[in-house]
Amino acid sequence: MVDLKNKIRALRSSFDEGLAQAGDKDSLKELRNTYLSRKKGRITLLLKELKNVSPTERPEVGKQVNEFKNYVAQKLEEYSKTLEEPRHIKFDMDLTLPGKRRYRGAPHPILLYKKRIEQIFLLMGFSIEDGPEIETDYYNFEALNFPPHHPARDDWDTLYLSDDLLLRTHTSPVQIRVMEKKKPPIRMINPGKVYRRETPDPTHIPMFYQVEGLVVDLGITFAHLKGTLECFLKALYNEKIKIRFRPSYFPFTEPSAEVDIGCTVCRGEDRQCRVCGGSGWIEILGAGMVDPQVLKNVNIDPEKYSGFAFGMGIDRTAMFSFRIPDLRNFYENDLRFIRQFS
Ligand code: 2NM
Repeated sequence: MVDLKNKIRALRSSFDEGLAQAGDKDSLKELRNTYLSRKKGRITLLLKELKNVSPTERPEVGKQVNEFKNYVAQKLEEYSKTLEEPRHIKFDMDLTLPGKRRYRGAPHPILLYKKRIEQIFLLMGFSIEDGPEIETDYYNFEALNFPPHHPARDDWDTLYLSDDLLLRTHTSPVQIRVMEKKKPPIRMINPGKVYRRETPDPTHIPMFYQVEGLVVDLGITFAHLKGTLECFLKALYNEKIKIRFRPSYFPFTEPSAEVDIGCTVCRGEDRQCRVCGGSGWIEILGAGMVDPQVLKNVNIDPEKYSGFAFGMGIDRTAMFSFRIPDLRNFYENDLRFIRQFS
């Protein structure tokens, strides 16, 4: 009886195999004959063997043989139906339509550029600091040594929220806040948004990004300022970039300088260059040694400590790097523009 059960199992797997390989009606018919033919079909022979099984076990084995027979008949039937169905697969859709693309965000070019600047300063051991965009007159002007009637303090240049509150016009107040809390050594940059009362044109917008830096420690000199900015500008542009320092004036630094780089677009060879105006130089940074009065304002002894600071417009700089002719492109939210930089 065990013998017969094993036979059924073996036959079933060879039938399954045969069915899997049957590709057309002829081979299906052959399969049917092999198993179900009235005279020599494998199942017919199996039924004949039943008489050798003891009467007590015969009903159970008989049932298994019958089940197998039904199984074979049913499978053959199912499979012959699938063979009758048309061969081409019907789709309920137009395969010539373009696919549905999922929307993927792209980082804004200004943020990409800001990250690049941050990376360079992080490698030089600077920390990244942040502060409020709504400031008081004290942090935005007074502590930074702007005299009471400085034109920047005028309603005409600064966006005031009330008599005392305003939208910061530079990120320098963050440096005052950090110097109030931390004692030297300080080595920081503070990138962020700043606001000025401007009528938008290709090179002016009322909100833009700035990054400023500050170093305060024992024995800091103008040589540190020059070396640091040279290193930064070479990392941001390239090793061969030309750099020039010009004397300048800022209320919070003394002495002060403006830093130019050789024009990356015309390399000083186009008298009509739209980017450098034909001068061959692009003004890129303002910098200087922190005025002793600013250090006094945050209780750092200027007899003991000295420092340098610098500031640069991110939008403006990104404009030169990516050769974008109009600052307003950055804020028009045109995805065709933004996606070019991801
Ligand atoms: C600039 C140019 C030069 C500056 C100075 C200071 C502080 F707080 F130390 F006084 N913060 N930022 C500075 C100096 C900013 O931006 C064009």
